[in-house]
Amino acid sequence: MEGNTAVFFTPPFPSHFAGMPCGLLELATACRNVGINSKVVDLSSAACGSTVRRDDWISRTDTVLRQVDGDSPFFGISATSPSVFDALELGRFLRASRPTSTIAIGGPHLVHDPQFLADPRASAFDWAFHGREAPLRQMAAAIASGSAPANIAQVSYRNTTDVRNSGRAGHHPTRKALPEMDHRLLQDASLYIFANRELAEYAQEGKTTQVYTSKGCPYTCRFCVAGRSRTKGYALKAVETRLRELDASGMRFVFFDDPTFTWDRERTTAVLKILSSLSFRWACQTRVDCVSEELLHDMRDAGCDYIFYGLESGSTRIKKFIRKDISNRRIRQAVLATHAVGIKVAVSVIFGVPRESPEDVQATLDLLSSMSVPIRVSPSFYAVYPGTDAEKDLAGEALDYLAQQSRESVWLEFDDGYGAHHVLPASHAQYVLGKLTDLAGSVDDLMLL
Ligand code: B12
Ligand code: SF4
Repeated sequence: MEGNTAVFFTPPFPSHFAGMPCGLLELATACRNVGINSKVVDLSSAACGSTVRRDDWISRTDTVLRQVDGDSPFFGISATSPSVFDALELGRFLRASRPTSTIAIGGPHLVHDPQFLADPRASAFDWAFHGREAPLRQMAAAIASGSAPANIAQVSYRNTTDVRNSGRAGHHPTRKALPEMDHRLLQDASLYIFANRELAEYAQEGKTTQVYTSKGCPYTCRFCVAGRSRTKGYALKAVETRLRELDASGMRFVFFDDPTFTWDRERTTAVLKILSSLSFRWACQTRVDCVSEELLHDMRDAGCDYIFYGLESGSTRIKKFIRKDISNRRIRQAVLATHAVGIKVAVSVIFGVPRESPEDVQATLDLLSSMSVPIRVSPSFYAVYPGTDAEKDLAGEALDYLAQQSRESVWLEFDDGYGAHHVLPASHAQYVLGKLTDLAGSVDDLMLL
């Protein structure tokens, strides 16, 4: 067999949170299942919350490369838009260290960058996957054969002289079953601290993970790449099997990555029924207008520990612009009801929306401080991603994510900050950060994540 070793990396990019690289674990597991010696190295989580020192990620990567057998290993890198610049750097480093390796790239950024391989800055890469969901078995078979998966839809690959496309556009239908994901293929599971730092203990013991039961969301928020999809998610039978497996394996806490966990009430009820019979506790992310008092009771009874709400703003003007126009009254009602049933509350708030005024910033701070219940606050800064309506607003201004974006240290304080493309400058982020820090210092119930 040609490709007998595969190492999958996230780029050396400092995310705000550390989180399981589920996609890479699925790919590595599929490769392991066809006899490839596989591993996942999460350089992003290793750099969580701080700027990345080049000598640090290089020495981590070097250590891994020393353990890699064979002359021509397979290296796969997963890139989001903020981390694609770092993916290029890692690709170049791997190419220089192992000239005859095969290096591939995939992930959320590649979905909206079909011309990636044709860019001279991406010359280290042999092939790229541009789909949202990899056909895992076929992909693993191609990796094992050492060739680019030219027969798989949404793949581009390098020929001797040019870049070719698999020529089969279109979407892979969402699978019925949730793919297998073996956490033991992670190089270092102790990196995972999650949004809720109390979970660090479980993570150290490998007893917490992330999982998803659906990937779409029907809403149309201006900045989001996950919206406009009414996909129902994975078959409930498959969800049940996966959740029972996790429970039986001793998982104590599970975070659901579904973009909006409760948007489909009927399905939520069915998933809660499954969860009620399991012993792990869990958390999810959703919208305040996708919960009710009754549902919150059911969620609590099914083991829900905290909910992460995309609250976004207290300013009516901003909420209209981003197309998440939910009244402050409704927001407050949902937050208070969540707290009242005994579920912890975390919220995401967005600053830096085009033409944001000091009054808009203040409206969000006022909303947060008016709740009087403990809330964890995760601040984001409005970022423009390829494929979103926010990108269309740029009216032709070219978005060049392969060039380095926003790297001043203030962005590290914001989720969707460091490495993203912003409309408003770092000075505005600094202003917002000052206001947020003052607020967290004066209101006991608020904790900045
Ligand atoms: C969980 C999650 C996280 C976790 C873990 C991330 C991780 N390492 O996977 C944490 C909290 C750490 C995180 C951090 C960030 N995230 Co995040 N995250 C998600 C979330 C909710 C789920 C991702 C997931 O697990 N999907 C399921 C897996 C199976 O899919 P997948 O990873 O895409 O992988 C599949 C394919 O893409 C493909 N594939 C992926 N990589 C590769 C590589 C190769 C070689 C091949 C062949 C195929 C392939 O095969 C996989 C299997 O089908 C998504 C939103 C969503 N619901 O999708 C946002 C999302 C991916 N995150 C996003 C962003 C922006 C970020 C941050 C920048 C935020 C920040 N400022 O800190 C950071 C960046 C982290 C980084 N390293 O780049 C954006 C990306 C948008 C974009 N265009 O880039 C998303 C889409 C959210 C959004 N709606 O905007 N995130
Ligand atoms: S921000 Fe949330 S509600 Fe809006 S489209 Fe994205 S996932 Fe859906």
